[in-house]
Amino acid sequence: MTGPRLRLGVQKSGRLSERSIELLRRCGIGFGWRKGHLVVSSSDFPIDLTLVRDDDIPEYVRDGVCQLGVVGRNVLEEKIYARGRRDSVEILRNLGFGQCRLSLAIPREQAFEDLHDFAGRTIATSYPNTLQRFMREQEVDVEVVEITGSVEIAPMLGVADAVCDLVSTGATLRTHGLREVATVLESEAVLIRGGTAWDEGSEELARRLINRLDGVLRALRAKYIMMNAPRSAVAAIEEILPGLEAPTVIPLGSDGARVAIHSVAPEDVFWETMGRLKDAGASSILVVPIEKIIE
Ligand code: PRT
Ligand code: ZN
Repeated sequence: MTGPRLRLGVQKSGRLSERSIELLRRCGIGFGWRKGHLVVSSSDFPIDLTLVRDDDIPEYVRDGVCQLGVVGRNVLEEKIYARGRRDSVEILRNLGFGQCRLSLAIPREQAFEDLHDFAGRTIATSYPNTLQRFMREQEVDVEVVEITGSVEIAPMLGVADAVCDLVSTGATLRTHGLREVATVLESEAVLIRGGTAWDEGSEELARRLINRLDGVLRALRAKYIMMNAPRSAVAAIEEILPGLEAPTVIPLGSDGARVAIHSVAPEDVFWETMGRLKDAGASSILVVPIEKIIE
């Protein structure tokens, strides 16, 4: 196929790889997988994936090796933003997976009041730029020790007083006798692009890709909800469940005293909301996933 093709940098193998590919698949863009290949092409859309270590993605995108990339906000922050080059890479979308946070943690038995407790302390991290900048903003002087991998063992080894590391469930910190005391950065996977201008063909392709992505992201967040209720409860139910549009209300039986209500909820429907719907008179509540939403 001739004409422009987009190059998208994606983690080769790791926590973000599968979800990145899965998201593209939902956009109707599949890839013939060839183990060991660094570049894979799609025949569904003019796009090629460059499969690399996540750490390299921000710089590849900045330098135009790839036009777009999928990477954790934490890596983008460390490689580009914390080095003061905010306009060289732009975040286009939050992708709703890979959630984690960069946190400060100390030995469990130690007291903690506020960030000034870190003054003069040594902190081990794989995120030296991000941590330095955060501490500078907080006006706390610390010594940062850069460690790549297994940061959580640094206090045990006597290498550092505290750690600054990625956390999702917190289990790793707990196992190593550490407790989280402050969040430096909240993170999730993001779609990024380089700050330089592209040719019109590539811009048009990126617009098409992002349109599809928006439909998928909206659908992933939203749920389709159906329930039965007395007609008199419709107003109360609408209050509890503000949908994308007014819900569809269908009379059940001949007298119309009971109705079926169908609606799209823009956010996931939580157990709490289900409870409130029941209290308002709803029954047989069904919540189902949505494949795509095109507006
Ligand atoms: O080889 P490559 O360099 O590409 O991969 P990598 O080893 O650097 O990264 P990888 O695959 O481990 O993570 C990629 C991205 O996933 C990170 O940059 C984050 O954006 C995101 N992510 C989400 C996480 C976690 N959750 C996470 N829990 N990255 C790492 N962790 C670590 C955490 O530090 C802890 O050691 O997983 C461990 C388990 O976490 P807990 O808190 O659940 O115990
Ligand atoms: Zn990495």
